[in-house]
Amino acid sequence: MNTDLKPRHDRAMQTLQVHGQEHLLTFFNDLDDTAAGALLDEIEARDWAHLQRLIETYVLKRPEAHVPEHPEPAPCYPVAPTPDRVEKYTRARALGEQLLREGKVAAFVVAGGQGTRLGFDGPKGAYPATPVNGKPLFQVFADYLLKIAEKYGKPVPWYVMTSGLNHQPTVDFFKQHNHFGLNPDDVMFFTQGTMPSIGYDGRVLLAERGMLALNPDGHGGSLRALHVSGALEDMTRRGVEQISYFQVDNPNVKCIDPLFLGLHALDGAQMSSKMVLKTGPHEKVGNFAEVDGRIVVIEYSDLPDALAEAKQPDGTLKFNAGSIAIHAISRAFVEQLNAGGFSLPFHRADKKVAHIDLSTGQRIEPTEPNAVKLEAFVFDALPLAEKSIVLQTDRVEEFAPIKNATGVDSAETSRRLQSERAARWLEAKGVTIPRCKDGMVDAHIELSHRTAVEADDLDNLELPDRIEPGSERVL
Ligand code: UD2
Repeated sequence: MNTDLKPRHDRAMQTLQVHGQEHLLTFFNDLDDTAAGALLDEIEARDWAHLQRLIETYVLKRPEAHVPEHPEPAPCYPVAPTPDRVEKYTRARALGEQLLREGKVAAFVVAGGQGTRLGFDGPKGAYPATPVNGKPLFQVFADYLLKIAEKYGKPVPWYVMTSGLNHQPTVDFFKQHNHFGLNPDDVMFFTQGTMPSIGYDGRVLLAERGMLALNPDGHGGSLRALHVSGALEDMTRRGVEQISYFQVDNPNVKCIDPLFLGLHALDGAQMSSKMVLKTGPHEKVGNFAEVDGRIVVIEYSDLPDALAEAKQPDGTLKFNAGSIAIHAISRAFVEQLNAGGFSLPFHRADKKVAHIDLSTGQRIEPTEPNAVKLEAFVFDALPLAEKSIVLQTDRVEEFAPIKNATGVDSAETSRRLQSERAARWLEAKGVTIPRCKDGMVDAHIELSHRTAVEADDLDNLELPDRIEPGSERVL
């Protein structure tokens, strides 16, 4: 062992022994100085006492789902205003537009996930998503931001959260595509934090002889990563007040929605959300609820059947508001959380994690789940907000996620929904759309966000009278 590293090794060993993790140094003497130094850096940077508490709570026991005792449905703003709210919606949209003209809004995409379900080799944002040209997801969002900049006369800074797993490929992808026409100074990349992956015996796994097995710490990690990375400071410097948060998997998302941002700002909310009406009681989305005057999201897996199936007097579901992971978050709220040393709860996910066998030093690729990954969820910050609003949105207008290789929420269903939304906007402007017997559009229509981010952007454009059945059309 390098004598310079010996004192550090001994201190690390002492700490690890206290917490039953000394096996992490099993191969220390086989490592070269660089690898040995990097392993010690990693060990020294972790709070092992905290990790031990988490292991006791989430790994050695199966945590009981904590369901609040008397959740009530969350109050929601409807898609279209009721007559008494028309004036408020008008004012809200105007306020949202003003924030954009003043450059006070940033876009924020969380793109650190592994996208395992999709089976795509590369950052998910590089996935070809659009119905005709197969534009990658990142470009779909870039087009949106370019259009917003054109409409409101100010560029929208874009923060892209990656993880150690995909950071460099993501940055490279943007470079290869000239940042899709955006000014590179307005696109900021930063990585989220990590958590060690833990074997069922409570011991942290080694990914390599000198490297802990780490996983991204969940999209909830974004609220700390915004601070640690300097992104919040950058926002302050640019005069950003509101953050428009969305996921990388949804090409129909309104990356920037003046009405949503305006309602959120007008009501003085700190963190707000969009919801869609659930398709059924057990749809696999989080459920908005109100508990002690605060908005919360109860994961579908935690919502007891009795609550999931409960009905209102009019026969509709009592808990009908599904989360689609779109939020407006005030910069001040994220600053306040970080200043106060907040922590979000963790959620346990059982996964197959490749690791080094401690007795042989060989790599094991498990075929069954063997470990726990701990992840934080961003919506767990909602109850920390004193004020939070929920706005209903239309599924086709804003939710076409690409999560799976085939079937539900796949690239194919997403492309159909993208075509459908384009068809609706064109129909609203008098274009004849061919439709199948089931009502779905009988064509592949790609409406670029450079052309329109809402139907009214099509006004004053030269549009075709009709789209031919079975055709492919790009506008
Ligand atoms: C999420 C929500 C679900 C619903 C759905 C809508 C959770 C637990 N569930 O389900 O309620 O709103 O989305 O589409 O959130 N990500 C990171 N870092 C991480 C993990 C994830 O950046 O460590 C990103 C990921 O790149 C993606 C997003 O978060 O953009 C969603 O992640 P997911 O695929 O794990 O969430 P999902 O589809 O299970």
